Amino acid sequence: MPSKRRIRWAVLPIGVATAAVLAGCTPTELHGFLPGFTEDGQAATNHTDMVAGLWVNSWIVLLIVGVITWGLMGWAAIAYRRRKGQTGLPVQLRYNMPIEIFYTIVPLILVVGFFAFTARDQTILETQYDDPDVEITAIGKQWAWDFQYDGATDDETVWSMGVQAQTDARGDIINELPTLYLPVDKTVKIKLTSRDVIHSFWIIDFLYKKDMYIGKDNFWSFTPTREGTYAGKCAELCGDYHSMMLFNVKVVSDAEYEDYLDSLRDAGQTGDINDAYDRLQNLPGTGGSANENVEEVDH
Ligand SMILES: [Cu+2]
Repeated sequence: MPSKRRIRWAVLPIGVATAAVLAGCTPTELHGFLPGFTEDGQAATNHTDMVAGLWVNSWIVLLIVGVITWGLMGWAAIAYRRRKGQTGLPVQLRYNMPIEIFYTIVPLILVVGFFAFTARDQTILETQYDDPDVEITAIGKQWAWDFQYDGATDDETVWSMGVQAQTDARGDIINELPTLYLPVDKTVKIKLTSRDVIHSFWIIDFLYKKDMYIGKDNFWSFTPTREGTYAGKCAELCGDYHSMMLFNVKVVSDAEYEDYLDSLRDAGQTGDINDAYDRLQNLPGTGGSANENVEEVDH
């Protein structure tokens, strides 16, 4: 049989088997048991399907490679085992060019493939909205979060400032966690920044996280697509109470979102908090001050 046709015969059953297995899968299984999907497969943001796809497809490819490799190893170990009466070393084979070329080219294709799909998806994830419906500044601090809704109500900026999680003797959280409100199906752009050390803004069900620095802002653009409450946490070890640096995300209807912003304004939580309360007042490495209100001190 010509080798091309032989390859085709090998690929066909793998494809058929994969399709058959996937056809019988629940949405949870199709999404690789990742968080962020309901049982009927509804995604939390416009990006989670893509992220889950990258994860699951990578696993499928890697498992196919794994099964073939383990199978060949097992076959070689059994077929070429030492038989009764055999002595000395078996025939020593070296420099089988076709095989050497095969196991150089195939991993190369795999690595290039994984890189290409990752780069493609990352480019989509990192593309920022130019004109989002909602602009928010999320500020990490040891060990909680502040959320600033830029120009939210009548062009007035409103904010909420959180405190770190408090626990009782049993370890249950007893205080209200910082909560970020987002309107469903609206384009959201979050500016990520820090007051002190490096934190990482992670909304688990959104399948993405991003570092927060002082002196360099990061951005994250996405559209939340399902109402609900989602857990968030800091994903960058940032000091003693890093594990208490928790928050919630509430994706709500437009009306609820507006009501919430109004409640912040009614509470007098208006204006810009970007760096007014920064604990760290020196921008590292620049000799400059992060806050213009602070007088320069002679050293
Ligand atoms: Cu942190």
